[in-house]
Amino acid sequence: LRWITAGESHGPALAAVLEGMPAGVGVTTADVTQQLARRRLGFGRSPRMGFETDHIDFLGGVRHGLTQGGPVAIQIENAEWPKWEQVMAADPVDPQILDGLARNEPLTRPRPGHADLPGMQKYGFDEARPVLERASARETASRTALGTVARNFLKQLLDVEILSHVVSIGAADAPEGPLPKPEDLAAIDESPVRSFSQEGTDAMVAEVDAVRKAGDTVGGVIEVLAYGLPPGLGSHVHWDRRLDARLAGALMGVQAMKGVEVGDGFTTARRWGSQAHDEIDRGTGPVGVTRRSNRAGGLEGGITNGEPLRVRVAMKPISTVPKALSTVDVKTGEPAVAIHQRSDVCAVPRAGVVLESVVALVLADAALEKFGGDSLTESKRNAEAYLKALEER
Ligand code: EPS
Repeated sequence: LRWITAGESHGPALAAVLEGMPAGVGVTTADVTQQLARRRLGFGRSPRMGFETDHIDFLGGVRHGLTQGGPVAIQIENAEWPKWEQVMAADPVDPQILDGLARNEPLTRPRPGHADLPGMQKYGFDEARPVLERASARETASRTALGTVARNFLKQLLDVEILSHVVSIGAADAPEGPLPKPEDLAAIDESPVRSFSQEGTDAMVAEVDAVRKAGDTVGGVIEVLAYGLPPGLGSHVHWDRRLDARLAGALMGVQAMKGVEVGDGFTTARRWGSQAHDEIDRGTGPVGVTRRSNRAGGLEGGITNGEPLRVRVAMKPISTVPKALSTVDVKTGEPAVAIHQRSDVCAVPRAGVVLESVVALVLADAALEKFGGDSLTESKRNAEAYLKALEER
């Protein structure tokens, strides 16, 4: 499975292509629209999220609600395009028109923590516009759209369910408690910070409020869970086939993510071995065994072990800080304050939906490697035969 995205934050549209999906996977415009709507929710979002409607069009790969086996191409319109038509035009624009546009002012005060400065240095730009347009997390709408197809495939193939919830925002933590189950997703989405508990919601809402009042931004930690995965996705035999490595790479590939933890991750590093692993019992699981715990987060040796997959991802505070940070104006070489127009105070709640989508893409890829198939029916037949063989061992 391959996925690729294109498009700038204020360009006419975002484009996304998913190649390698078998034929016969059910997916509709409404499915994608629903996931994109989930991505726009959440407390602390930027004003832009209030009017981005994320109108999508399938441009290829899907017919009458089913994938056809060819690349799935999705376009997501940008609601603000009319305002940016000249600034972001693909073809040359009369410099006199551009000069009169406030929107086209060169952005020469790079934001600390952002791709602005290293991007300008690397690509030889003398202002940040061409960098920030592509570095923007607006792009995550594309991966959310493609992730919907992957999510539907996993559900239809193996009844896999993927969800996420916010574990902390800034210094506000959700209390320790049982893991949310697929049926809890609606309740999590109801929480303005996508917390699984009322106590967590109250604490995190208060944190975001305090940060907003202070003219600041804040990050947090999101947990992604996948239920229903069979043992055997990924492999121990080579570093780039380990599923934990692939998940970590893809999750770190989401804008603003600074850390990934599989299972108990960093806590496990502090434990002794006898307290770190998940003891195996005879039981009723898919291979007649069960685990006494799931500290490993569903992965051993880079392979799923049949327990729920559990990964946590750390997101940094958005680097467009209203209380602007110190920088240098690259045009004058003088000290300055960094660019600030508008920004989210906290994008952690909605980032969870993006991370779910990225996990769906990686898991769909791993499932296709294991089971193959040019049609969903064929993939399913292969998966069923494998699961039956596992049970008979
Ligand atoms: C973003 C900044 C904001 C966000 C945008 C990502 O955009 P603007 O600068 O136009 O106000 O709203 O996110 C989206 C539009 C989106 O759909 O996620 C950034 O700097 O990354």
